Amino acid sequence: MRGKLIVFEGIEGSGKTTQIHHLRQWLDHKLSNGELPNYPTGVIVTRQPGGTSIGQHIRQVLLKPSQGPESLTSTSELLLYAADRAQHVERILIPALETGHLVLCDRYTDSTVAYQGYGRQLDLSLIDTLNTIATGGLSSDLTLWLKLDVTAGLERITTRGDTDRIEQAGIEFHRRVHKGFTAQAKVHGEKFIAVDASPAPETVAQHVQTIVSAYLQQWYAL
Ligand code: T5A
Repeated sequence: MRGKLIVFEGIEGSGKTTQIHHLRQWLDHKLSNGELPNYPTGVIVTRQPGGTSIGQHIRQVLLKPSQGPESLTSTSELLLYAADRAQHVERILIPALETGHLVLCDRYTDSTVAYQGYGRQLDLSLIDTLNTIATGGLSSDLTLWLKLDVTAGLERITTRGDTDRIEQAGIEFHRRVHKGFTAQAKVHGEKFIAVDASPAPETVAQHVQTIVSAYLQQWYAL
């Protein structure tokens, strides 16, 4: 049986990494207890950018702070995210799904729409075309949008320490990104679910588990 792709999306500091970690633990626990009899092969956690070894190089170029005449242009940025995705889809996501894994992916195509489309204000139809080329048409089975106020997200990451090139882009950029995710929620409907990311991590994790639980029942006839 083909696996399923669950994507986590959201602004900087919305807690995707934290929630993916919680969800993986919850799924592994259920798996080892035999609570998921028709469960897929296993769980794989991955991310964009940087889910492959080539992607790690691309990620460094994308996130390393750069300024002045040699800085990365918005178009180069868009193409690098597309290249990372093409490599990741073909080398990691498709093989994992074909072997029946449940894949938890930190960011996917909606990030490009939100960051490069709304944030950098690049052409949205060009982004759609690039996303189609990079994914070969592979879309998520479920996208969880960790919805958080922009200032709260930026506060979380500045408290954490060093910030990368995208995180340094300024509040107006991040507000446009948030607007991009809001617009995506309207386009995708029930496969793109907003989760309030402002409560404590354990509370958010419970909400995520409730949603994923309902989908697991539907996918695997539990
Ligand atoms: N990007 C990506 C694009 O521009 N276009 C694209 O197409 C793609 C795919 C990726 C960057 O690339 C951009 C978006 C990004 O800027 P990244 O390092 O992967 O870079 O960046 P993020 O995905 O944003 O990762 P972050 O680590 O910054 O954010 P997370 O994963 O959402 O948050 P997390 O879990 O690491 O938590 C951040 C901090 O908040 C705390 C955590 O302890 C941590 O300190 N926290 C909470 N605090 C209070 N309450 C909660 N509920 C909390 N949850 C977490």
